[in-house]
Amino acid sequence: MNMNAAQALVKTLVAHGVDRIFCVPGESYLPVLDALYDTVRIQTVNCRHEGGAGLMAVADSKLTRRPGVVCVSRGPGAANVSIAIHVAEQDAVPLIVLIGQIERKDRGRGAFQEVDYEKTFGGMCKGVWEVNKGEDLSAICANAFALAAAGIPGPVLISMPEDMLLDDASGPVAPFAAQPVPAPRDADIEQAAKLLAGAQRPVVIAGTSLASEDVDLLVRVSEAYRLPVAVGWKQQHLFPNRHPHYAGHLGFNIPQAHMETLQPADAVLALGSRLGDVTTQGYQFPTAPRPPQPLIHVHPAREVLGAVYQAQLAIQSDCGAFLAGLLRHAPAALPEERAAWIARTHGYVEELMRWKDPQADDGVVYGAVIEALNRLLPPDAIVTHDAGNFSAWMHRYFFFRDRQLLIGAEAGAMGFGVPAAVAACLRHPRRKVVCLVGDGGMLMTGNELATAVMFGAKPLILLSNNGSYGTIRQYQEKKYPGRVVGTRLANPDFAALARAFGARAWVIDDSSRIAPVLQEALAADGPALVEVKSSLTYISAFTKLDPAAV
Ligand SMILES: Cc1ncc(C[n+]2csc(CCOP(=O)(O)OP(=O)(O)O)c2C)c(N)n1
Repeated sequence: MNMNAAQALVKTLVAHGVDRIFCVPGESYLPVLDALYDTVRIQTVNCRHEGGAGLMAVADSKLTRRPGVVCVSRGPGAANVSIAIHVAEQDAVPLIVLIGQIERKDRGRGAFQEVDYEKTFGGMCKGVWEVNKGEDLSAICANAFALAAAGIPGPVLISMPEDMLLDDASGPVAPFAAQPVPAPRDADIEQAAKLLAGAQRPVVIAGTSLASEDVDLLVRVSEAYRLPVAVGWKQQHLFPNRHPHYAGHLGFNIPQAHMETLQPADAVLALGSRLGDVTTQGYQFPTAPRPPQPLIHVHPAREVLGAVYQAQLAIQSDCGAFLAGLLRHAPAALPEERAAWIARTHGYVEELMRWKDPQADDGVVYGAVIEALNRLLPPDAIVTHDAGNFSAWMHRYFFFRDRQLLIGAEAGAMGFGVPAAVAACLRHPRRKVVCLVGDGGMLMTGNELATAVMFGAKPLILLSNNGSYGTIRQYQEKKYPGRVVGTRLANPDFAALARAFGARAWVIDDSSRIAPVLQEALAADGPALVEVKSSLTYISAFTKLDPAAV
């Protein structure tokens, strides 16, 4: 059958299991759009901004653990999608970025919307290809899929000159090549089991490479070995937070006292964590490069092991396979000290997460909304969140449980929350999806509410409106007290705005309205927004502004 390169590309995407593409259309890749018209296997989700489209693809990949795909136009479209490329790189998310390019004959002449993608994105992408012969596109696409998912996953970019897409490409379509799954050696498992069983104060740090499907296995291992489990930055769904072995979330600004409960550990198992600077509190726990206690570092990517930490035992392995191996060596007896150690690590966290219901004069303390969510969210809810201080309340006071999932950008990109919620609704239409976002982030990508409406996605957006780029205001107040500049916000009527998009909307301006409004909004069968008039004084879950300064 005769095919042009664009048609071969779409067939290759189908062969790689792609069922959804996020895009903003462009004249530079019309043949690809036309090939998408012909397939029922891929849903084309056209978004309102390439940043939103790219972040949806990133979130979709976090949900499926397969590469996300975004397709954008050359030049301006490419520039707009760059935030998603950055997040994919930082969060180690496999992302396929398809970008239109000017015609081959005009390359290097500074033609209309020409960009040298290798120069512009080479530093963030694992690979950048410009396809000069249509017959090569399918094979390059297959290579891109393999590279995006290999080792430390990340973004790859394929630049598609407009005229190349119409080249004949009638040859065979490149098939999907499954990635090898690294398995642990028996000797390594035995050594790890011995170390963990013999330690008096062991702790696990669970990170992103642990699949949410393997959480039950982690719980069983934690129980069999009596191991406290702390979770890495934005990974609270990797261990049930009410479990007596939960040792807390290692995110930004955790209290020094929390670190002090963990530092006496005499063995650390880093499970699927890259042990980045946020999780390790600036490489302090465990201490880089060689911690005082034995470190067992388990990660599927060879490149992670030894890059920063010199582990006593470095094991390249899939996390689930490693846990299954540990379970086979579960100890018959454990040191007596474990009980006190578990009580101490978990006791601290329970107290840290205990809601004390503070009241503010200048609005609702956003933590009270989080506290109510604890009671109201269904056990399989998905929580997406943007970057900002409102999320600190969730990090501190929300207890993840059952199948609840947290999807955030470790890269700290504002604008992630709403697109991620749209992607989550499309992927899991029967699960309740709640997006936490601030007034700052809402006006960065909140326009994707239009995409939600168009594609039948039904997120509930919980917007914390404190009239400020609050996080920066907090830093400002700390470093330059009283000199407020660049952080105040004049906001629209968010409820009216949401209604204009076709969503239902509520406003909470008093804490007595939190539970009834949330109940109604959670029951809504359509996109919805709840604007919380948040206190600026209670600027974060850990710090308060001087009311005189507000
Ligand atoms: C795209 C992007 N731009 C800027 C920043 C820096 N930044 C981090 S948090 C923040 C303010 C967030 O404000 P808002 O969404 O209102 O939430 P709040 O902190 O007030 O709760 C800013 C500007 C960022 N992380 N990402």
